[in-house]
Amino acid sequence: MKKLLYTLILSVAASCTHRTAVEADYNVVPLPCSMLTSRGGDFRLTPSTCLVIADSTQFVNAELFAGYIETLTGFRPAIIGKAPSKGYIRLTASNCNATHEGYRITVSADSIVVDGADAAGTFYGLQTLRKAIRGGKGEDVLYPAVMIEDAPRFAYRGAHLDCARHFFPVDSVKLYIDMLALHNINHFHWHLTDDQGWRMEIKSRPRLAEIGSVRSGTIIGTSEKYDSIPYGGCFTQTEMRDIVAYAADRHITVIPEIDLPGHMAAALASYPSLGCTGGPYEVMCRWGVSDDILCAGNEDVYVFLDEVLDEVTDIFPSEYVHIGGDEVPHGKWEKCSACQSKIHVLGLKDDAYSTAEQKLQNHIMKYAADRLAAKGRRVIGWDEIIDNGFDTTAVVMSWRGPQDGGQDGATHGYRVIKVPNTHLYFDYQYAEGDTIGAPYWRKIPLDSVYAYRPVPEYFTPAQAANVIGVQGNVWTEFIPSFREVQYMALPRMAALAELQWCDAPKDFDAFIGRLRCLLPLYEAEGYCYRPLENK
Ligand code: TNX
Repeated sequence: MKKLLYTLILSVAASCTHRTAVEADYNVVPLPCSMLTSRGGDFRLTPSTCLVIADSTQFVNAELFAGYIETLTGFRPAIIGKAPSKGYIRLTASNCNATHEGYRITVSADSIVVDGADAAGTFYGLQTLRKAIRGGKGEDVLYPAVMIEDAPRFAYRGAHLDCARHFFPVDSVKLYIDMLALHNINHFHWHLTDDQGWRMEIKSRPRLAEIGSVRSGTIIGTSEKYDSIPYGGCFTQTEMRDIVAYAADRHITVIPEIDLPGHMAAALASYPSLGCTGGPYEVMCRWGVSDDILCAGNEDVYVFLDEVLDEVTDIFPSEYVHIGGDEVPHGKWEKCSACQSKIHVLGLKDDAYSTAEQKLQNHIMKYAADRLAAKGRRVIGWDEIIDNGFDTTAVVMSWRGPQDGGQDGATHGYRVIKVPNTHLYFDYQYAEGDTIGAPYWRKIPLDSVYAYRPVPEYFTPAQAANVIGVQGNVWTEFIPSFREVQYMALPRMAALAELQWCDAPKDFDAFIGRLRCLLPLYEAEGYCYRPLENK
């Protein structure tokens, strides 16, 4: 009784304290498709507002949203099962008018209802409410009465992180996933293996973690010098499962990449018999591409692929597995008797479109794809797989310029994810004179990300329909720290988010206006980003 009285006095005292309220602004990134201001009063989010969920399917959404609110306002709404008469935000997923991941937000004086087509839709609605907050700690939020209807343009909205060239531990990867969630991105493409490091534990091949995850040193910047400091890192299967679950809570699918048959120096250093010459091989200490690749004429290589891919599918439930296929020098295969006899046995011949070695590459990629298909999985490959003749069951990830693979892929009936290195490579520096990021000749400023057209005007409707998604890549040869990863990704990821989500007309200045309101949220989350003043 005493306790009850005490609580009563406290809440009366709280309601008497004068709290300021700052009006929310729904012009967020990405911009919602439609907003209709409605009559009726505004909704005031206060410390006593609660989140109402009908069942456990919305619990994680509610928990995450309560955390977002707490970070911005300093108070954490309670989560309850039954709505009070007013002052609540209801989370549901019963909106059958919205398409997958779509939502409707209805704001009135008494309540806010966030009704998703599914739990992911509700989550994006909550992200919009989160991003609309303009006030600071200790202030209430005044949400103007509105009806917002929103749904994404692309089903596949991706962001990639290369953890092979530089290793980022679990907590950093989780932070990256948080950044994706803030930008309504639903696929995390995790680049886990490369010439410079193998970063995933494979229990049947323990040397991959023991040997393949450590290089003896790293080239210094753009010099010819090496630091001779051993550099390593590897995710255990438990850690990877933890990351998959963490991402799933945020409606993000993790797509692992096992880049093959090239970019395999770290694997060859671990198991030299998998290469054409038998080694010895080293985990590469410089950037660029190794000439040594998996030997396609060695039957053990196919067993190796079976073992690795079986463990990969065990850890990652994603429908798609990325099997690479980029930048494969065939010089070693041309000189390898085992590869040449495999070419002979398979009856592969040069023709006007591809060489016998390209066809051999296709053979090994197809082998991996079949192994995955037997487990109900599909593959994504870099756009070189088109040149090598892979069939249209694969999704093509088009990286070589805005047209190349992407256009070819879409025009040849492949489904395509666009990630051109001319616009969406966030490892490239923003501008001349930058010191952070890859010092390649091309610079990718924010406006050029925003200007990118994933579906060019000249595409036929059928070709346009083949473009299933858009992605931004963060390769990390020149990005050793996670702070720098954030700096390179933010705010370009915001421009990417609008390409992925909105079908809106392209008004860069209006976008910058919305972005300026997102930056305080980056600050509140402690993200490192490139200030807009730095051109
Ligand atoms: C090309 S994109 C690569 C990567 C590099 C990147 C640097 C692709 C399929 N291959 O191996 O890290 O350029 O920007």
